[in-house]
Amino acid sequence: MTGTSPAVSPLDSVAFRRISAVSRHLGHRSEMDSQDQSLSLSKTAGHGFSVFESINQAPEDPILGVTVAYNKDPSPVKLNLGVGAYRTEEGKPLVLNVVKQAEQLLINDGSRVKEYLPITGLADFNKLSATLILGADSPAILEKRVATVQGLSGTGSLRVGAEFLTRHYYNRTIYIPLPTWGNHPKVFTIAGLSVKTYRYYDPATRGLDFQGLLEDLGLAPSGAVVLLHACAHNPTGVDPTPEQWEQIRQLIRSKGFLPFFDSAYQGFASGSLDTDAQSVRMFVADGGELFAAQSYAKNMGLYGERVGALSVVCKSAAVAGRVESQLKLVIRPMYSNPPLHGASIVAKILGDRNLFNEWTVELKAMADRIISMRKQLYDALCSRGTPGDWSHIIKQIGMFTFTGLNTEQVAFMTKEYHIYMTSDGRISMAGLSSRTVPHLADAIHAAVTRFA
Ligand code: PGU
Repeated sequence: MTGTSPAVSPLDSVAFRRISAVSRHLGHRSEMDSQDQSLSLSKTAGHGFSVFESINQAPEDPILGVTVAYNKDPSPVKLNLGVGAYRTEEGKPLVLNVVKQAEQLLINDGSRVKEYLPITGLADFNKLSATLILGADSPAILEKRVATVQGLSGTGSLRVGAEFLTRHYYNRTIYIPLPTWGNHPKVFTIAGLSVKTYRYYDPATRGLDFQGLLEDLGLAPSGAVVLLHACAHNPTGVDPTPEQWEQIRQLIRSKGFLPFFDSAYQGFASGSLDTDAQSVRMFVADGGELFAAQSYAKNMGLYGERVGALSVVCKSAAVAGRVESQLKLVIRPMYSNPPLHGASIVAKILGDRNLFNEWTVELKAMADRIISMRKQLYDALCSRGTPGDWSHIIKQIGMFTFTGLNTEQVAFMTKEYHIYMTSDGRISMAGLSSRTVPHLADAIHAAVTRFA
């Protein structure tokens, strides 16, 4: 090679934009700073100083950090309502009975080996996952125009989808609801998308800001990616009605937006897998394209197994095949291929009529227990005469109640009552039990009366 400057490939420019965005996002020091740093480090090398001496302490994660703080608290009455993880009436984590049965079947099967999965994951799992979210009679599945890959739970599936869009989709802006799950903006920014928000929640009504949503999306440039929570919106617990979904669908299609569904709670909102997938299925029924990221963390209680899927519904089988081939190029350098165990459990349950039926019963029981916690908390606040209207507790759906408590009130409840929750006032209803409701109600009552 002679002295000509190397051509910048499209992928290089994508990588460059991404690195600059990420470093802005993470608040990295300037180049000058790092030169100064390396000079002073070279002087001190060999004298017991780390090359990472000047690294900043990163803050704890706003959601997972709540558990870290909770674990450090020695109080016997402490209560963790931070992370969205199901607990039993006894306050214990739950391994579903069907999951135990499926694991036993896997262990008993002597023919099973631990070979690598293909880059796209377990084929049966992918097929069954697409069917679960899109419906058995989905035209897209029948016409083989869905590309599905196994992902590292919901988060990994979102990330793979976002990386794919950065590389292959012409509009690299994603609109996410305000507010949304705290990790969404980070996942999408680091994948190289530019993140903008659309109004979603109205604190005054503690309900959907439907007008704001329509206005903001109405002003968004055509072709943008739009992130939608398939059901049980996190953190607000507020979902559009079927009629509102239909209006959203019309707007999205008329502006040529690309819908990206995050389905982390299928079955948890209503207790029915089909009802909770209706929003996604409306967008498949119109023949248009979409992305859907699924998680089995909550609905099968497989949190730590990291099982999920990304489905891309395309216009034709030929396009779906090419999309899948490119998804493999995203996955291979990231983690090569996904883990086997969790996906095998899910495939066993989804592929066996009896296990599937048992699962729906266990899922409904979890959803029902959460609904009964809403009622109990609401009644407890009413009986204490706690100032304010608390009816949103029983109106909101899914794992969380967006209480409307402010940061100061949350800090007070943590300090005085050892109740842990995210600072935006979100509480995980799944972490409550009949035994702990009075304690929470006392804390809310005290917080609201003290900081009106
Ligand atoms: N999407 C939404 C809307 C979520 O709420 C969550 C989990 C995910 C995706 C990702 O879940 P996976 O575990 O990767 O499948 N949110 C929970 C769990 C804790 C966390 O923040 O990861 C929560 O408490 O918000």
